[in-house]
Amino acid sequence: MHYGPVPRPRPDRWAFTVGGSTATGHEHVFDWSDLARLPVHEIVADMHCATRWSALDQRWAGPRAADVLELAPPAVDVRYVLVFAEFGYAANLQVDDLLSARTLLATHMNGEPLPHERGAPMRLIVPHLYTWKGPKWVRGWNYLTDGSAELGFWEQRGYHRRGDAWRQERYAYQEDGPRPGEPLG
Ligand SMILES: Nc1nc2c(c(=O)[nH]1)N[C@H]1C(S)=C(S)[C@@H](COP(=O)(O)O)O[C@H]1N2
Ligand SMILES: [Mo]
Repeated sequence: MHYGPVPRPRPDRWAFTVGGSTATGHEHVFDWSDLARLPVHEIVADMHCATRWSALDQRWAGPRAADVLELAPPAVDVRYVLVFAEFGYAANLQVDDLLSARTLLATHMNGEPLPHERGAPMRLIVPHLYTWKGPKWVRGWNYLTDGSAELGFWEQRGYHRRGDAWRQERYAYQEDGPRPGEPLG
């Protein structure tokens, strides 16, 4: 379930880019072989779409987002990231959510390579958040300083900044405090 057509990225042009407020101030560009060298982890997790359905006990495998974060760390004051995918889809997450040992850049699902429509070659899986926080066809992330925080596709359309599925954080009106860029009070 997604917005727009299914992209078929060319492997020779594929790159994973970590930019924005990095610790060094430089953008990090990884190609497929760079990420394929990272240890592969497997998790079993439920998927919770905020609007429709849940799918229980899916098996995902791939490198940890935390391992990419270690290779391309954020500047000290960074708390949020905008994770982006092909065709302009993006989701706003907390850096802490990327650091979870269960947050994967999944390349496999239920023992098979990801099908195109499920996000091949790579999608972000954050089991404790609603599934819109996991871009299919993921291509990287940008570290945001609080002052320049950008919202993703669904957060711009009234969905929650954090999106914790266990707390049922679906909509922006459930958030505490102002949104980024909104005047205080
Ligand atoms: N690139 C991209 N990723 C996306 C979406 C999308 O529209 N585009 N939709 C999200 C939403 S709302 C859901 S519920 C899941 C659906 O994942 P599935 O197609 O594997 O069931 O993908 C998420 N990731
Ligand atoms: Mo969804």
